[in-house]
Amino acid sequence: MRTQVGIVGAGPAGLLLSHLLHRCGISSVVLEARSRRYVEERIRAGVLEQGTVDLLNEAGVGARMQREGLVHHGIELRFSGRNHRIDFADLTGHGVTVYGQHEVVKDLIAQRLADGGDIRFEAEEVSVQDVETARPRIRFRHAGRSQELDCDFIAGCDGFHGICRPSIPAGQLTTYDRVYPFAWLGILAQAAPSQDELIYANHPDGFALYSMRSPEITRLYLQCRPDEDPADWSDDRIWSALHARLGDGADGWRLNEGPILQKSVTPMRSFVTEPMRHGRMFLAGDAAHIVPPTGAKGMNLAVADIRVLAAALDGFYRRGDEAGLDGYSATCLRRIWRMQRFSWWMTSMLHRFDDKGDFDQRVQLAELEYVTSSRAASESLAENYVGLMRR
Ligand code: RFL
Ligand code: PHB
Repeated sequence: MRTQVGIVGAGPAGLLLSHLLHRCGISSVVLEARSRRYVEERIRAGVLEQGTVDLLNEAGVGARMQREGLVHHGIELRFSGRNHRIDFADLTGHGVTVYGQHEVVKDLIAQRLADGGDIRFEAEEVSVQDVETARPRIRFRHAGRSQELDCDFIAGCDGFHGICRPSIPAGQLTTYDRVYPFAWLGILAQAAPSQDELIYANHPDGFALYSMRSPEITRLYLQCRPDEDPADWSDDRIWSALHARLGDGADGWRLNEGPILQKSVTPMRSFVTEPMRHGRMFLAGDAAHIVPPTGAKGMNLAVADIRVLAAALDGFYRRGDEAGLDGYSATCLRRIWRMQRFSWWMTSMLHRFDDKGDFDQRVQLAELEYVTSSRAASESLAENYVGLMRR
């Protein structure tokens, strides 16, 4: 088998790359370890920056997002029993769109298949070969047969636990890593959201986040231990922790309860690998970098990488111009480090750190006071959250 760009991973990064390349007349094959159903039902991110929304619309895959996505003009911060709104529209003139990552994935898969795209789900034993040469290859097993895909380039879009990054020889990459001493227990509940905007709560028991997926489904998170077994969290325990941490009852606001459809624990880390290229293999999205979800940046960063990579590959095939490919890593890393800083800062401001003392706790509250009382500080949060960074 032969294609121009071999793509490992059918998450948002790999699927969007395949679609954008198709629009430039560049062929690709996507190899995905999981089933179509699994990737379409994997609940993850929910907040899309305006730049992400614009790209999906421009690429012709935004119709359902425009119909079903919920446009938010602000968020609420709750701490010390008080409630403060950060008004994105007033502070930046922009907002964000709440639309599940799995819905983006469904839309992209449907479009690729309608366009005759080649996505091999349940590909096994995927490995990359000869990436330092002009003829890299991907070996895999599919439908019981061992196969080889010859490519001009390989895109490693296989997430944090994928095989592309680890296939690069030690010494070629530098990694920067921070693991946080807590995780998020995420739940999906069949309950109508009781207010329109997200709530980020700093509470003495730990962080909580109120979000949503649709007019019928609420998405909620609770800070927990990294080794927490979700089975230890009964529905009653979850709801009482959410009521307490989200300040239920304050301002007459009430959290609606409903059947819990799903629960899972997500560890929190910050991670960057540099450079995001080795020979003819390019890493994109979570394969190259991870942010803690507090700033809602992971999928937006993956999309931003793909915008740069697709344009670079187009420049190469159209004009034989390698400048875009050569600049790919540095261009992406500027945005990535800006968003790493923001995600780390949001995480540090909002979580309970058991390993820190009273002084740090008071500084954390002072930070929240500052962010909610100074227009300059609110504006800084808002412009990062909506994603105003220009390259
Ligand atoms: P993905 O989505 O992990 O996709 C990688 C794909 O590669 C496949 N794969 C392989 N395929 C073939 N062979 C192998 N050996 C393979 N190994 C892996 C996997 O099955 C998978 O299909 O990476 P991608 O495309 O880079 O997308 C990144 C995003 O998924 C991620 O950054 C976001 O979900 C992060 N994130 C959020 N991002 C936001 O922008 N806004 C948010 O509100 C937000 N909230 C979140 C989040 C992530 C969370 N979790 C669960 C980590 C909330 C949570 C709780
Ligand atoms: C979500 O809705 O899943 C979500 C929203 C905001 C975040 C993280 C996750 O910061």
